[in-house]
Amino acid sequence: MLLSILTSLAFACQAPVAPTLVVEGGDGVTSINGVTVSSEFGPIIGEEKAVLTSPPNVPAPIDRNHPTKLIVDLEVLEFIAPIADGVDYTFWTFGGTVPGSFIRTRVGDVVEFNLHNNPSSKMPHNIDLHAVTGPGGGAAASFTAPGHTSQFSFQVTNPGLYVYHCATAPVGMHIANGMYGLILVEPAKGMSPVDKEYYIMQGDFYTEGAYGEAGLQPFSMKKALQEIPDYVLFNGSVGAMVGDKAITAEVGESVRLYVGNGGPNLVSSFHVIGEIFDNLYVEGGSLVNHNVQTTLVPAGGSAIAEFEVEVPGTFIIVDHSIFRTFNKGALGMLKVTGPEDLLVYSGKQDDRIYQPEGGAVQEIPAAEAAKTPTTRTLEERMTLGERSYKVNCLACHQANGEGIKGAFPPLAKSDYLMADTKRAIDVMHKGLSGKITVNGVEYNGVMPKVNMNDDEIASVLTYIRNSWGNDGGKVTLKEVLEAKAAH
Ligand code: HEC
Ligand SMILES: [Cu+2]
Repeated sequence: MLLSILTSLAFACQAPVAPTLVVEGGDGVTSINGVTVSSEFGPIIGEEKAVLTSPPNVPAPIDRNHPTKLIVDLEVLEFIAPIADGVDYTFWTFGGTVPGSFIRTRVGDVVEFNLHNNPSSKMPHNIDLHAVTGPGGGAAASFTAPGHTSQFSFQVTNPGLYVYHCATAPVGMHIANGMYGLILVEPAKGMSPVDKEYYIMQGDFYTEGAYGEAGLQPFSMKKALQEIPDYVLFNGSVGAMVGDKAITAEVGESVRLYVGNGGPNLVSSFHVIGEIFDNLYVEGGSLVNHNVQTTLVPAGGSAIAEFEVEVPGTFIIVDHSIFRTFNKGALGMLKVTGPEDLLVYSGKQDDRIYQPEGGAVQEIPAAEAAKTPTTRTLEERMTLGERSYKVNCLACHQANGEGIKGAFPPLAKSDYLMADTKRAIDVMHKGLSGKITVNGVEYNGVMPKVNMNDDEIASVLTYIRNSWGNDGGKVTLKEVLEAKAAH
């Protein structure tokens, strides 16, 4: 078969002239260095330049019903860019993004791969594509010094979604710096049509400074060896897929996510909060599972998840190893717009008193209320409020009150919080959703209504209005009760 000829030519012959692949016209005759070869996938007809896309975009589906010679030009670029707000990192990339450009092929295609290493690079790089059958997945054939281009070719023989990555020593460091991406090999019949397709790839990052520590952060080999990342990210930076950059769909549409995990170390428990994967191509292969909540995506592996969106809202995309989501950045958003379907999802219908022990305990809330002093000192409120904050708010707004950029607004020095006490009380009683502006930055998330009594609300608001540089004075129980009565 073609592949074996290619491989033997590429690796057995050390001739100074590289083998050249020639595809002749519409008759599908293919030759390599003048030797005619045939393909078990039918004649290889014509040639095309591959369209490459940056995440979260995916090239259009392939409508060819035959293999072709597909020319891929991928450039390695090294540069400094934000990994989080105020934090810079030196990324090494395939095509200028993390993850690298998405490559879309059809089974049987012969890919002529040109790996360009930009002259400004400091390092040599190469590429190991898991879609390649051959030693190193192309690594040896593609080893490229700065300012050089390597060319090699391979046939994609197995349909599926494959990871590619740099495999230049130290391999772990090249991957940790962002050198990975996905190559899709469509089956002969193509992928089934869907309304929206997106490209999401997870990676773990190791920096000298802790999560969020400002400035240019060098790679930490020590933390990488210990496998304790500071950042776990979708598409290369904190907030790469939230707010304005969220992926979108409309009610009734079908969505397909091409999901990869570059690692270098962690396995992802990939989950979309509030969705169920109708179809899940396990590990990016041909086995299709159905009705899946969370799928494991190994380092150097992938999955294809398909689902229909039935109701509007913001669906949070997470690694369900959940500290990574709320504390290390692995949080994306799918925003769905369109009409509600109250049968599929009602929203909150009622909130009533729950008394598992029956009517006999009915006095307890009243007795508690009586015990609750209507006046507490500022100090008392601060102590109680801090405790409530840690239990009820910290996961989203963070210990330092700074929130998470693009997802959870800051409470520290928040103009929104400080401007209006009654409004802040309403946020506690009713929750908050829709567009708000905090310190000039727009947020459009959902804060659930808090499960706290009015005394606790007075304390937690006192705490947040008097911490992290805020100077707002005491919030009294009376104010909380008045605001509630005004609803
Ligand atoms: C599940 C995550 C989550 C939790 C838990 C949470 N919030 Fe929020 N909070 C949000 C989001 C998201 C918004 C912005 C909502 C929007 O965009 O409309 C918000 C907005 C706010 C705001 C107004 C905006 C600002 O920054 O001033 C205040 C005040 C606030 N939260 C206080 C609290 C307090 C106090 C608690 C704990 C009792 C709490 N939140 C718990 C997610 C959360
Ligand atoms: Cu590299």
